[in-house]
Order: sequence, then structure tokens, then C-alpha cells
Amino acid sequence: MKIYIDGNFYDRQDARISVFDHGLLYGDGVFEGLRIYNGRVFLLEEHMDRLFRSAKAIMLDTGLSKNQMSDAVKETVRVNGRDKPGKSGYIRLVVTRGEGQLGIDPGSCEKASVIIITEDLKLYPQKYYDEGVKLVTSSVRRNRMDSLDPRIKSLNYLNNIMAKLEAKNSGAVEAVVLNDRGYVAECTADNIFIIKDGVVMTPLGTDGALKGITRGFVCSEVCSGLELGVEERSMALYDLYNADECFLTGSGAEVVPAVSIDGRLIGDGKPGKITIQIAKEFNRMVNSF
Ligand code: PXG
Repeated sequence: MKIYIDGNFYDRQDARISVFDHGLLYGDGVFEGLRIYNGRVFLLEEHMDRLFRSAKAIMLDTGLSKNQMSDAVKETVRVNGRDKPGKSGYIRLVVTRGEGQLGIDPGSCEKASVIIITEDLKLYPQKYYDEGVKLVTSSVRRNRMDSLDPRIKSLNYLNNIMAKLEAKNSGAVEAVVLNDRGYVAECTADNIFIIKDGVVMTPLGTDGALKGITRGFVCSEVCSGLELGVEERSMALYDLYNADECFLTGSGAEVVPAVSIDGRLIGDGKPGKITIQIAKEFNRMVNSF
């Protein structure tokens, strides 16, 4: 495995950054998680757009143009031999504020660091896709827009991690995270969808959902291909408890059925029919891209 750091490639054991990097010291940076399907980076442009929006929001100059960043990603995929038909994988792209002084002042960081890692990520065991996952509602609220806007994919994921710990401590796989007004935002690293009376629904970005690339693809490509109606709307736990079906989406997780929330079964407690259709169509479409 060859890891890209600032224009050079290193073996895993030699891929290191400074202990003075503000990404490490303060979580000062942004990231993306991307997929490679069939030798091609999936929706690279959309990921680049989101990365640069996140960077702009935290006033981080990545030091590369969008095209240069895309080329660095493609080059890393090529160097790792994943650019061939039939090859797949996961990419983690991290941009940190770079090396600086110990104080938080980002002005002490001269140059951002860009790190690109490729690997064979399988986030969840097959069982979760076949049988569905259990969800619990987290007591950790999504960041408010006026603290750290959740649309920024920053290196500050502690609230997501706290919610994930809470889910695991109660025997669930994922946590449903509400915003400060009690509306459903998303899960810890996945967007959430419900299906009610044949309509596919997902929370609004303004309710604290990250504008997930997988979410966008499911809404605009997969559901329209299946002629399913999609609505972005505010939803409360009541809507989740009374949904016919539920599923999660993310670059890591892809499409995962959810079968219970806070001890209430969703539908009959098995992955829903439409969810299964969406997951199948998703897998078909991404591999024929
Ligand atoms: N919500 C949050 C908070 C996320 O961090 C998603 C939704 C899904 O978005 P995409 O664009 O991936 O469809 C994310 C994704 C992983 C991983 O291992 C993914 C994320 C964060 C940490 C880990 O897949 N981000």
C-alpha cells in the first residue's frame, strides 16, 4: 500500500506526519471518504466540491486546485493498482491545517498537508446487509449551525464518536442523532432514510444532515430509476417509529437496512422490500458507472 502525503508516496510504516500538525493537535482540517468501483473513483467531482466547500468554511487553503486534488486522488488510485476494471476500494482524503506552533492560532501553520490513503474497507459484516441493523437515539445532539456547521466535514468528529459509543454500549449498531430542536438529522457517519406509503424520505440539510454523496445519488439516480418519489423533509422520532422501512447510506456503509429503533420494530422487523430494491439497484448502478 502506498500512501500519498504532500505529493510523495510512502509505504504504510513510513507514512507519517508531524506531532505539531494542527489536524492532530486540534482536529483542524477536513476530510472525505470516497469509493472506487470498477477501477473508477465514484462521484469524484462531487467529493471535490464538498471538500472545497468544507475547506472554504474553515478558511483552509488546501494548497491545490480542485483539479490538482482530483489528479492526486487518481494518481494514488493508479499507484495502488486500483484503476483497473473490476477493482474496488475505499479512499480517505484528509487535508490538515499543517504543522504549526502549539497554540491554536492557525496563522502559525504555513502549509496544509494532504494525505490520501486507499484500502479495502468493508465497514459492516454481510449480516448487517442481510438482516438489517438496530438503531438507538443518541443523547448527543448534532452540532448547531452556529457552532460547527454539520455540513463541514471537519476532523472534529468527537460528537459523532460519542454517539457511536452510545449506540454500541446499548447493543445497537448505529445511533440516530437529533438536532438541537429535536428533529432527526442523520446517524454518526451515515444519512438516514425512511419509507412511508411508498415515498422515500430523508431529513433536510438544514436539519443537520450532511449532504451525503451516497444520499444524493440514491435520491437523484437510484430512486428516480425505480420511479420512487423522494422528499427531503423534517422528521421526528415519531416518523421513524412509524415508518414502513428505514435504511442508511454512506460511502463506507453504502446502503444498509435498519430494522429497529429504540426497541420499536420498523415494519415487520426485516429489511423492507423497497429498501432491498434500492440496495440492489445501487449496487448495479455503481458497478456499471
Ligand atoms: N453523515 C456524516 C456525518 C458523515 O460523516 C455521511 C453522512 C455519508 O456521506 P457520504 O458522502 O459518504 O455518502 C458521512 C460520511 C466511513 C466514514 O468510514 C464516512 C464518513 C465519516 C467517517 C467515516 O464511511 N462520512
